[in-house]
Amino acid sequence: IMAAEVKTEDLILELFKVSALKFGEFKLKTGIISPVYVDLRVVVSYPSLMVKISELLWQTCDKLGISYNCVCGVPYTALPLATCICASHNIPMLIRRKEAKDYGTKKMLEGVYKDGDRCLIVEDVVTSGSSVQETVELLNEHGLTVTDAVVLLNREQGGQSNLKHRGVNLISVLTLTQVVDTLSQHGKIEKSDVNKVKEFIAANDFQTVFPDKSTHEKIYKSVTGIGSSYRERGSNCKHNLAAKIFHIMEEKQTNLCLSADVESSVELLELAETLGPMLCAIKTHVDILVDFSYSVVKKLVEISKKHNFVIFEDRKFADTGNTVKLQYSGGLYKISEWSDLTNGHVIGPGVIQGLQACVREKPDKACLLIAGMSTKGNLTNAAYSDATVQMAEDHPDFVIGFICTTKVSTNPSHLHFTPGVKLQTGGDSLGQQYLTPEEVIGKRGVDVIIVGRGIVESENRVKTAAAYRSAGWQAYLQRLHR
Ligand code: 5BU
Repeated sequence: IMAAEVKTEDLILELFKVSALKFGEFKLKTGIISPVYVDLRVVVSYPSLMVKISELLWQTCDKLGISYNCVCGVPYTALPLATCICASHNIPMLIRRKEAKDYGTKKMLEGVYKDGDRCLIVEDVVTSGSSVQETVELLNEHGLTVTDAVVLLNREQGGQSNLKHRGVNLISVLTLTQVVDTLSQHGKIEKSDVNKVKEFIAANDFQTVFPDKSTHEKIYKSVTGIGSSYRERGSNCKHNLAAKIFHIMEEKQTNLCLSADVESSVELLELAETLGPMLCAIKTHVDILVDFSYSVVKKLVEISKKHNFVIFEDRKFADTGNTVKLQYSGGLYKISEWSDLTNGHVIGPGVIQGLQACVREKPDKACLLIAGMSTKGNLTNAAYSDATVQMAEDHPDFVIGFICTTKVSTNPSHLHFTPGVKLQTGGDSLGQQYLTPEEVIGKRGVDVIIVGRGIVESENRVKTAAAYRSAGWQAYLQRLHR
């Protein structure tokens, strides 16, 4: 097939014909319902289509005039596409293994390469860009340079921008918008399908919010270098609980806080018992429990002592000082009795005063302020988060840090706890947005990762928690030694 013969319009129609593009209601891995399903795995059954796609991928990046030493497909769907490109243009290929390394010497990258070789990444579909990113990381670890990735279909859900922030230029042959517009012009799908897809794209943008460059650099400087280890910060900070948390992190080598969002007390205690050794904190939403009783939290306290972690009730107080005082110490839950740490939305400083009034005699209790939320469209902008930091500075004997998605304070005694963390970026159907441990600890300079469903909904909670603990700790070590 000659390069010039391949037209994107024909390709879209052909993909539709072989059901690589489907319209309706599809449940994605993340649980989100999508009005379109793209499955390019079928392409291998249509060799001429496969060659056409490969040609288009190649033409699209060849235009840039960059030469590559090798090409690597993101497993698995893009592997045959990369193979076709390499075979017809005489370029060496690399194969990335996808399966986890289960014994020491197993190679994760097959092929011949040398340090500094420039590798082009080939992918079939990009949503948030996380699979391309994983491939970039693996290639970088092997000394290869990656500046470009070419994708057949860009779902326009943040992938391009996420990759750009990592220094990778994403070149796409087709965009999802272009696909639905073309199919509708040819009467293949209804206008309503087009609208549904466009609305879906707008509502499911996984673009991660990056702080602007100068803020990022300023904050970054304050977390790197001498004096920035958990150990040093812990020994210099004045609050008992903050010192204890820093100490636990260093001693147990973990910056993982489990968000134990389960409804059954038995399950909560089981999580605490089995995962406790890997955690610096357990975060509870005690009002989710269907069978709360005071004996449950008493047992939780015992387990927390046994495994040396702190209990953080994520109550998010937000009312007048007097009301939060009653809510924190009284009612059914008596949170201030058993929880080491809680938090508040400081829509007014009365929240801090009210909470603090309950624990005047208990110097080991403390509170985090919500400086930034992980959810889409939240109102915690820079001015809000700056004001929060000021309130923390004003109450050093009770406020020890923040809930945030990036480091907000340069005070080394302040702890930064970040929710919305998963090993895979993405989101849920209710506005949660996930970042990776490497991103939040390594790049955004926070201290503790809060992980809920990433662990709780996994098949093997112990194994998964170990993976999060390791990812968080590695990111911390890399940050320290950079
Ligand atoms: P997840 O299952 O990892 O998405 O759980 C995250 C937890 O962190 C959950 O308990 C939330 O209530 C909590 N959270 C959050 O996700 N985002 C925020 O901005 C704040 C709390 Br504040």
